[in-house]
Amino acid sequence: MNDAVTKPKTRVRTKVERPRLYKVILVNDDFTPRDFVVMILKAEFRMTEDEAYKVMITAHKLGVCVVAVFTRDVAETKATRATDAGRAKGYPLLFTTEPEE
Ligand code: TYC
Repeated sequence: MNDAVTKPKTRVRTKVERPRLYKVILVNDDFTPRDFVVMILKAEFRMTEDEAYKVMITAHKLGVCVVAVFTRDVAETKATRATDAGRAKGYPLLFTTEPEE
């Protein structure tokens, strides 16, 4: 058999795309105590006291603050857990997620 017949005409090229990342966003409210927000940020997002305070005070002043970015599953799980921790104490604390551009 000659080459024209046996050689494949196409090559397999594996293309690996990075998963889309999702922002976890902290939303301000008038009721959740500042210390509680900081405590949740430290516990759920492994932030230092300083990092957590900066994120909390930014949301407090501007209305929202991006906490961190994760893959979709991780972002949604953390946002839900953090929001539920507030609910458990009767606070309206809210974390949402949003895809990065
Ligand atoms: N605004 C709240 C207060 O004054 C504190 C707070 C900050 C609540 C950030 C939520 O995402 C938040 N007690």
